[in-house]
Amino acid sequence: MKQIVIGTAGHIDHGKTALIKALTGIDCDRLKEEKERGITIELGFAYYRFGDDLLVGIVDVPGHERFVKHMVAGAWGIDMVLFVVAADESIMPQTKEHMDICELLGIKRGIVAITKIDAADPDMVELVREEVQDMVKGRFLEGAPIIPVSSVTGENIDVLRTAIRQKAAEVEEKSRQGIFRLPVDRVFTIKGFGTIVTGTCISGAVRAGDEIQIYPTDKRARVRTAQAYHEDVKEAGAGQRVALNLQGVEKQEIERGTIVGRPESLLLTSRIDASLRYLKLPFKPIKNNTILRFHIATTQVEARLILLDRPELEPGDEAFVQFVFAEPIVVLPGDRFILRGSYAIQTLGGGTVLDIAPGKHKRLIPGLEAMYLLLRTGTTRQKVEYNLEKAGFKGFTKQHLAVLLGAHQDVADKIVADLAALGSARVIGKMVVSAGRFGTYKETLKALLSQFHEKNPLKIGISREELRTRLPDVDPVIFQAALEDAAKAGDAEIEKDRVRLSGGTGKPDESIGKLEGQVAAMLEARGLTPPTTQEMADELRIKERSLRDILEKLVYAGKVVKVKSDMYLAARHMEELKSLVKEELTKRKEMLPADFKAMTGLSRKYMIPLLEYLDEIKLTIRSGDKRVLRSG
Ligand SMILES: Nc1nc2c(ncn2[C@@H]2O[C@H](COP(=O)(O)OP(=O)(O)OP(=O)(O)O)[C@@H](O)[C@H]2O)c(=O)[nH]1
Ligand SMILES: [Mg+2]
Repeated sequence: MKQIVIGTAGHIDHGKTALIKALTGIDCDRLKEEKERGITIELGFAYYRFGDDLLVGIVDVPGHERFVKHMVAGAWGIDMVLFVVAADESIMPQTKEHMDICELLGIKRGIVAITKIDAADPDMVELVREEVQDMVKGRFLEGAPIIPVSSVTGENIDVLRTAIRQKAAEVEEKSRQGIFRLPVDRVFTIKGFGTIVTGTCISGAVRAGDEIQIYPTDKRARVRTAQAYHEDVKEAGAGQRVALNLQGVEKQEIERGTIVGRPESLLLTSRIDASLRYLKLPFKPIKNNTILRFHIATTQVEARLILLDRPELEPGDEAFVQFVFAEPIVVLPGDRFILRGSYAIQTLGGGTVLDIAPGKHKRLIPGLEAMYLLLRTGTTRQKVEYNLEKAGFKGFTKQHLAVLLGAHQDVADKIVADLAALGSARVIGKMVVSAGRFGTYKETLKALLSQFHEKNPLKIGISREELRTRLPDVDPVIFQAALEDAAKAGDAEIEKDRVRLSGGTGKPDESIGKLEGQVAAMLEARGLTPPTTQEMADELRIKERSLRDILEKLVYAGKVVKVKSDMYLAARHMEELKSLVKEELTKRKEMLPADFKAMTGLSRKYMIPLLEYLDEIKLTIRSGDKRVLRSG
């Protein structure tokens, strides 16, 4: 069964609610205050079944000028509009304002109902029809059916129903493939059921049992049951009025304007790029940095307008702009928004969200035009490339990309795979980064390595961690991949936690080679009673720090063993000592320090560190004063 949502629009008291009641039997004015004042305040909801093949959800909006924000919330996401003009009053201020809003929201089709024909003479009805035709000329309702009706006598209500059915056939059902979003327009509790939220589902779908997040907070909850039009459904989704019974969240924690989505499937944003149309109103130009009210779905927020491509915005202008919000909201590219004044409350214009994670832009510079064009008319692939470039070395996750595009994960994944195959993107685990940026990152890595060798000719390499922190901040998997690439390409060598350029500094420095030989010879000559590092440095007339670099190199090369911080032994002597201890302990099972002294003839100064070293490398094990072989 096809399911769509339609919404009413039109001036206060023009008979919107009465018309819905005549069409469906449902009274949308539920509140006591609405009954008493005879006006609509909150959104109302009804539905109508056309046999087995069409189910129409209906959102009834208020016409009062003070409740235009509710009208915007109700009209956002509808598939078509039922535009109401009363025969006794014809076109009034909110007739025009609602018409503008519907157009700015990108609503593509609708039907005009001229209501209250029982209260006006036929000439008047004809006049109203002409005025309506004038108003819609060149706009989305041009050529739409205009049907005179009376909700009191029921005249033409069936004609209107037929027209709705025919128009509905033109509506393309919304895809349930998109990112699930339900902008909340009502929250209430039912005894025994807990918290219920309702809204027009604008994309994707949700099922009973799903975990959801209440954006813009990080609060999570679970869908106990999902309903569409008072019936439990396994899955509720785009194109439906939806009610969700939520488990794990209190009514107080949800406000109108929050968005229900899947956990971590949407991004908070405080800044967007957008295209903005300023209605051709008899108003002054809007200046840069003006504070305005920004309405999107059921959310409204204060926003500072930054005019990127012109000094000020004239009525009738369409421009590339940025908005900075007073608090973060959740939107997707392609979303329509309405802009109203923050002092003189009036609909000023609206437009389309283009980028939900832009940087700050310099105003009034030449490059902006190309950016604007790409964001408006570029292919999804071009937009992926744009976003990758913007993300720089950091890149982003594939999931993040889907949100930036406002596209289903499969769409984002497919484009990423294509770009990777073409060599313009690099996929590393769940991360994606521009191939160009990744290349630059690797070049930087190599440059840092060679700088390091130049500055530290005696060091065998830089520690992996130090190298990572000297590079631009990226996800560790990107660093690791860059390192592996460099190693594979033969540019770098990785040894334990050290990284060095292949071939070290290029041609080995002769004087360094000589020093290494001298240090090795000194240790070789002194057997188990080596000179301290300080003594060696003094003798060679080099800094102790440099000597330590040389020793470290020799340790890596396996020529020297570090016993403790200032005691090193030639590897050969250590091997001999180890065999000696092993042999003795196999014979006599245990060994006191005195025994060790007798074996080696060493003084305590050398003996103690050596014994501790043997424990440390797990050759021996100490119990009390005695030592035994660890292996038994
Ligand atoms: N005679 C006559 N009166 C009507 C007709 N339709 C509505 N009315 C009356 O007009 C008044 C306003 O009707 P509503 O349906 O509440 O108007 P509305 O457009 O929903 O008003 P808001 O929601 O406040 O903008 C009520 O007193 C209705 O009884 C009609 O076809 N004929
Ligand atoms: Mg009403």
